[in-house]
Amino acid sequence: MSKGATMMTKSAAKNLFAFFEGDPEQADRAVFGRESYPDRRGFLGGAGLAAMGAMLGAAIPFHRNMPAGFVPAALADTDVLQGKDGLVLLNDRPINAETPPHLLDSPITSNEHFFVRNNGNVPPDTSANGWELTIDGLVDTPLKLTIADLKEQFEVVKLALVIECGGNGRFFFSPPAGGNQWTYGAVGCAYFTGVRLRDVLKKAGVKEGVIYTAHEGADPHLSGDPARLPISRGLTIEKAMADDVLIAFEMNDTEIPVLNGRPLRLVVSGWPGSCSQKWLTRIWLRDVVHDGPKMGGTSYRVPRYPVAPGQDVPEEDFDIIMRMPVKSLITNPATKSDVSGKAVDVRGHAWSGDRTIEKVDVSIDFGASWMPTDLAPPVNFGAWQNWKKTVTFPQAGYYEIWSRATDSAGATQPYAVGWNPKGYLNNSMHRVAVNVA
Ligand SMILES: Nc1nc2c(c(=O)[nH]1)N[C@H]1C(S)=C(S)[C@@H](COP(=O)(O)O)O[C@H]1N2
Ligand SMILES: [Mo]
Repeated sequence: MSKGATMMTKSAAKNLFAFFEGDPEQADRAVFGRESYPDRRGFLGGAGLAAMGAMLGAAIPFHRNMPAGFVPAALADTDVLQGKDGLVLLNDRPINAETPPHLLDSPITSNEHFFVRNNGNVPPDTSANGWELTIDGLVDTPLKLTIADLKEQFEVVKLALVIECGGNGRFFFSPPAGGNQWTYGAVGCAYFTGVRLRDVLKKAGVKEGVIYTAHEGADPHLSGDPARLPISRGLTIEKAMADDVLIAFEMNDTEIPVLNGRPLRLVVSGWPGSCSQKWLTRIWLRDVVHDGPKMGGTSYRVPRYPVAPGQDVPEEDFDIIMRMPVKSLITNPATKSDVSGKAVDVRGHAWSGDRTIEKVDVSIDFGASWMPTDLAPPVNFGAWQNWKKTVTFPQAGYYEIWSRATDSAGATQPYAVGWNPKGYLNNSMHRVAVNVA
């Protein structure tokens, strides 16, 4: 709760905010009266006015001027990024926030710096106590497991794993693609502790003919309609059985932050972040490609052939994104920074879905020449790899530092990536501007 809201009690503010968060227009009708919607000119009278006044702890002299769906700023400026540090908020309904690259400088991303991508609302209750995960669909024995059951019945493993949103880099597409305008920071690599999805599925018994998983979480749909899921994606059964796919209950040796899926989430490194269902309540196995919300149409899907910028592509020509492409990030120096002294420590990370990185090169002359960097191996498969290079600038002036990773299959980052309608998979090289004094 920010200082603007000190005039009311915390719980009153939370109530009204939560109320408006689900479906602002419906909430507005409920508070302000159906007949006045949508052309209400502000007759916030009777019970509605009294209720809002009570929550604000003051009368509202100009209440007649408040528009439909209006949430008083004193309630709306609740700090939606509680527990986060330095993230850039792209959207607060649902909450979406990215990390500036220079805050991703440490080898492992802290919970405070890990980005947030929500499609719905944050579940009202995220306590581990009584949380239950259902495994069903085409299994021999459906399971219901508490978090204690998971810890008791399966081997607990801790892995550093990358989560990157499929739309990371969308901002740079032209013509622009709709959706959150992620630049570079919808990515992080944290330690996750949990059990292997494979072990849990094996215990339930995967039936013949299963080809896909389907994931569900507890986050309510933005409409507030309990029958709708904001997102439910799945994996091929082959990926679900991979070593590094976890059902996680800890992040960096502590509780997972609420915004990142407390108390239980999937972590599917190397595939679009959307596969890593947060607030995980159910995994069911299917003998068809999962068709939950955000599996079809143009969601997390790209045309199966190159298209011209802005081109209309029929939906049947889209494929589901599987692995994420090779990519690197420069985390030091920060872009647009002044550096003094001619030698600068350039650092960053590189990753490639289901592969490892072979080399990362940097350029300070707009790609005319490239210098190899010192590249560390991943701490485990599925983690990003850290690289560094001390770069000497020949004289003072404006420079760009570019980084380019090459993966174990020889794939490398392009200068610019082909356009696609929803702006996915932008793995063009990272460019950082510096002024050398
Ligand atoms: N239940 C649920 N899980 C979810 C989402 C969501 O909206 N609801 N968003 C997905 C998407 S699109 C991404 S990129 C990742 C982001 O994980 P993070 O918010 O922990 O960074 O979570 C995925 N898991
Ligand atoms: Mo995402």
